[in-house]
Amino acid sequence: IRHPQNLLITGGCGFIGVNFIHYLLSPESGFTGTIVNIDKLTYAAHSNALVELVNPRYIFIYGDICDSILIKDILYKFNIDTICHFAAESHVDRSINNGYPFIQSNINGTFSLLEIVRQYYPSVHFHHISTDEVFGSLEPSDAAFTELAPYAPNNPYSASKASSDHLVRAYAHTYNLSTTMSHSSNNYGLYQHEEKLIPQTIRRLYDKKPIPLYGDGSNIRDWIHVSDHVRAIWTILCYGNTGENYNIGARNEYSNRELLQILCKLYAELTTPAKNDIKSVYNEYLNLITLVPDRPGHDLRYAIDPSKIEKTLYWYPQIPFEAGLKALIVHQVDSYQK
Ligand code: NAD
Ligand code: TDX
Repeated sequence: IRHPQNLLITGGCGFIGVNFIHYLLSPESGFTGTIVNIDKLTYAAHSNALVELVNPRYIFIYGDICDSILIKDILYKFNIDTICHFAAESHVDRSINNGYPFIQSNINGTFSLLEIVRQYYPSVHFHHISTDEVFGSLEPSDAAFTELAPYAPNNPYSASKASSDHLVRAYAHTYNLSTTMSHSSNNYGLYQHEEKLIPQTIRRLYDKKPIPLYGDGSNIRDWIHVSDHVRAIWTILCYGNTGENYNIGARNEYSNRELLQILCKLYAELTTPAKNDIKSVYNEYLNLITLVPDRPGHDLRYAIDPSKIEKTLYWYPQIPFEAGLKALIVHQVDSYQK
């Protein structure tokens, strides 16, 4: 059992990082220590959500994980005992257009952090946040990815994440560092950037604009609510076995077409005052779904088998998919109306 007290979070202004920090500062987590969040505030960051957060247990530092002098100073000054590493470029389509920032932040950034830990703070625990995408694409009949799934990244983003995973593994093995790693399926929830499928679709339903669906819409993703994911990360940080990997998922597989249909249905139900009109409004929304050219190299299916974390750490997902989507729609629509 670990008791993180002085935690360095990288990329804590991103979608999952913001949710993680909110969770840690809530009574539910039981965390009593201090958080230092380093983020370089890329386009994906939610500066408002956290830069203005005033809490004596929370410190924000504007900076790049590749800046080793800064990271070394932070580890020293705040007596950091644990690093939880979220910072990354995260959007597959952007990585296809320009891989450079992905190599820089995801590979060089992770390398730089590991080097500082190895050279100066070898007792610091390092948790690496990764993705199911590193395992490549499944056929519909294949079993879901376990922790033993072979690496087969198919796009520049997932290749950069796989590369960072390998560095973490190699540093743990060669230098005997204390590390854990988690691979999560697709997240959804508050604070996700609108370039990603679910928040983009809600925005387009609100604006009544075409909703792009790549290819024939048959690609399958496995969805987990971000609050289930961050609870899993905290469980691993506290109770996960050093040197082990954990897959995190909630067994919610849908084709992109099915998902857009569910979103249209929920959106119609939640925003149509007269019950009798829901069906026709739903049909109007379905008509917004527009097939567009496929993402190059588009992975057909991801699916995570979370049995290990369920059986060994007693973490279970709690948020049913439609309930999570409904809450998100309500919140996102509220935020547009403010
Ligand atoms: P995000 O793009 O929303 O946020 C990333 C954050 O990292 C941003 O605030 C950005 O400013 C920061 N950042 C990027 N490069 C940096 C650098 N060099 N130095 C300092 N800060 C930097 O991403 P997210 O969706 O919150 O993902 C977080 C992590 O979780 C990533 O490692 C991602 O690969 C992983 N992940 C995401 C998902 C998902 O569905 N979103 C699923 C599995 C794993
Ligand atoms: O407009 C769109 N239309 C569409 O059909 C967009 C933006 C996406 N899609 C498809 C592509 C994917 O099959 O929807 C699916 C989800 O796309 P994204 O939201 O871009 O996510 P994905 O590529 O699956 O990657 C996400 O999950 C794994 C995160 O962005 C990654 O950071 C994470 O590692």
